[in-house]
Amino acid sequence: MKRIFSGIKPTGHLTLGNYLGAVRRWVEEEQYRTDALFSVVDLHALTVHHDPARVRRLTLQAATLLLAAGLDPARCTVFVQSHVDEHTRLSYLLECTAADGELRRMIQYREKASRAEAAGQGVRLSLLTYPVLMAADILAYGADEVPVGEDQTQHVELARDLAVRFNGRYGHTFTVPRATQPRVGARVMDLRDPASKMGKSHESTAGIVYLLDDADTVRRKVGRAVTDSGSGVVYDRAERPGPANLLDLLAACGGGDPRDLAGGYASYGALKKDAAEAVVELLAPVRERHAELAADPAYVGGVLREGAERARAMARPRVDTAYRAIGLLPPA
Ligand code: AQP
Repeated sequence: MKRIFSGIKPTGHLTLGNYLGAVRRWVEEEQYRTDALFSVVDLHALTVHHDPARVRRLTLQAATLLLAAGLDPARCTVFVQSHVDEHTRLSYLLECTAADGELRRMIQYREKASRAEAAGQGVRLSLLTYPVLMAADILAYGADEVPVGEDQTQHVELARDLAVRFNGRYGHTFTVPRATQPRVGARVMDLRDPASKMGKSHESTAGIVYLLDDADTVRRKVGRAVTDSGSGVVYDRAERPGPANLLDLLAACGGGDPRDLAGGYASYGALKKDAAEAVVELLAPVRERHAELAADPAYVGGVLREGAERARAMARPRVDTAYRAIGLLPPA
């Protein structure tokens, strides 16, 4: 059976982008057809300026939301990255395999480093090495596939390169993974700034739909989405990104092809209304289930504890093999 790994960073409240680009597919498809591991990758949240109490809170909230969205611990492994030491153990070996230049070329590093500099926060070394830790997350489990949104494909490419390089130098140790993307929703854009993706750690929250937003908040945010003054509703991502984002959302939530859907609208008002209702309907059951699970943190804690035990047992043999292969003396 195919093995997959994917993760989510507790850098903010989960967004509709996270859901449509990643989580929904984990829930509806991946957990049924693969041997799947899903992790709240909390170490990655430390690569940018952070508040310790908030990261702890968001980690539990993200795990609770993954279960609320429908991940079934009887079918897949759900755990917190920092509970399994194998990730950081392997990351160091991969740092000894990666080159400085290839990390500096990463688009997300360049974007986040300039954001951190602009905010006067300094750039953490871990922001540069973040894709190496992500490679360790994937390679430790021998994952064949990594279901991610479009923004993460460059990092999965790096994981592939590192696996191939390590195997070539030290003997076959790692499966070479590949990124997979959803048919729709691979890149959900910010409603107020459709040139940027909807990102959970963005400062301006007006264009971001969070999974826990109530129905009226969703309606307000979608209702205030940026469109344009062009005539008619057409689907054109390059020239008319605002309306295209709304049509993508409508298609991702309710089905259909965004180009065909465009033909059914004469005005942006009607499009916004339908897109908002489609999002409200999609998120309502997740919000309800989250409220139930949030009232039972002991259950969530138990799922995470068992998940970490399973994950550790899966990762340890491969990481031990990598330690020997690279030239480290095993303890007597
Ligand atoms: N806007 C998006 N559209 C589609 N997919 C998205 N993903 C994130 N944003 C969108 C996918 O969600 C998964 C988890 O993302 P992550 O936690 O690794 O964080 P990220 O990719 O860096 O995205 P965020 O949410 O914008 O976080 P910040 O603001 O901290 O950078 C991934 O599969 C991602 O592709």
